[in-house]
Amino acid sequence: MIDVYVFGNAPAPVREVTRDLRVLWALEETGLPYRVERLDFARGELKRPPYTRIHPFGQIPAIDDDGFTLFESAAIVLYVAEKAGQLLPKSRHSRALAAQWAFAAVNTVEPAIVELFAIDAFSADEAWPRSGGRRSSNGRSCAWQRWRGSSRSGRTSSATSSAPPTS
Ligand SMILES: N[C@@H](CCC(=O)N[C@@H](CS)C(=O)NCC(=O)O)C(=O)O
Repeated sequence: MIDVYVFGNAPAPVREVTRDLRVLWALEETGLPYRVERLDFARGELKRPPYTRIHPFGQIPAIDDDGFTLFESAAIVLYVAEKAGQLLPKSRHSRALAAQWAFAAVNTVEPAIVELFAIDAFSADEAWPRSGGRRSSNGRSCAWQRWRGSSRSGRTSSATSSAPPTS
């Protein structure tokens, strides 16, 4: 049985878009049996043992397949496909192309999408700078600090608690 570690308390803006969904989607497609383990980010469950023994960066998703643990969403999706004997093509070249697109999705496409998401989620009310700089990186890091600071100290305003970081 595969245990899937997911965001247990994702607030509204990211509820449907956290990276654990990729794993759950692949598992649903294959029909492999799995259990969902929900971790509470605000309570720090991601960032301390026993979870950090499974995921050293303290992020979701990760899986535990009867003692074999794995993290990184694309790696998990490829593992699920291999284990099920589904989703991946048979020939070496076609499998290499599948891996190529899995890497492209997480390494090339996703960072740009996350930047756009961060602007919408955290900086929609901020003005673009007149020259130089990019609104997104400043806005995002400030939003991270605000959200993390408030969740650590137990303070949660609607502006901060509803928008946790996605990366
Ligand atoms: N490259 C990783 C990224 C994992 C990741 O950033 N997960 C986010 C949630 S979608 C997370 O756990 N964020 C909390 C944190 O980094 O502290 C993957 O694709 O699995």
